[in-house]
Amino acid sequence: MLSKISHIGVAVASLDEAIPFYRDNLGMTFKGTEEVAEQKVRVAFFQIGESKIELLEPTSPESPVAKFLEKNGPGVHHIAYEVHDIEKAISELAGQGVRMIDSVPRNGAHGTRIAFLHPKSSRGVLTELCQEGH
Ligand code: CMX
Repeated sequence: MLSKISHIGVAVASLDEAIPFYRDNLGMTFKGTEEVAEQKVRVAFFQIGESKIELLEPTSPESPVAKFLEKNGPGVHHIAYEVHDIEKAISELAGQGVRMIDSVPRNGAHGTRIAFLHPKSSRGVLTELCQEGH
């Protein structure tokens, strides 16, 4: 069902403050920024091998990332796995009794379709399914 790690999401208070560390100190390839209005976040992507690092900055106090930062401070927010058929993956997981946050895919960054599993089901790790393209 899962083909690779698509990206690891890292919550930050400010993209402008965090980008230079990943780009200049760690030397990762900066792929640009994008606002994902549906998720109330602005993201910055870095390529690292076949996967990416996604920095997440909240655009509203109601953003799940704003709540996460308030509770935990900056840090690893979620792991996203690539799937080829997101509807099939959601239905298989839900059929196995896994608690899904999204039973229908939502829009993610770069034209992806995404769905989150609840961290209570995935042993404390917020887990995302991610399908490239539409
Ligand atoms: N990783 C691990 N656990 C998390 C978490 C995270 N990122 N976010 C919340 N939790 C935990 C909380 O610690 C809490 O645990 P306890 O009950 O043990 O205290 C529990 O989940 C519920 O959290 P909450 O703060 O009470 O409730 P929220 O209203 O914040 O909802 C969640 C939590 C996961 C349902 C919500 O954050 C959500 O829907 N997340 C998915 C969407 C998202 O994060 N989008 C931003 C990413 C955008 C992108 O990648 O494009």
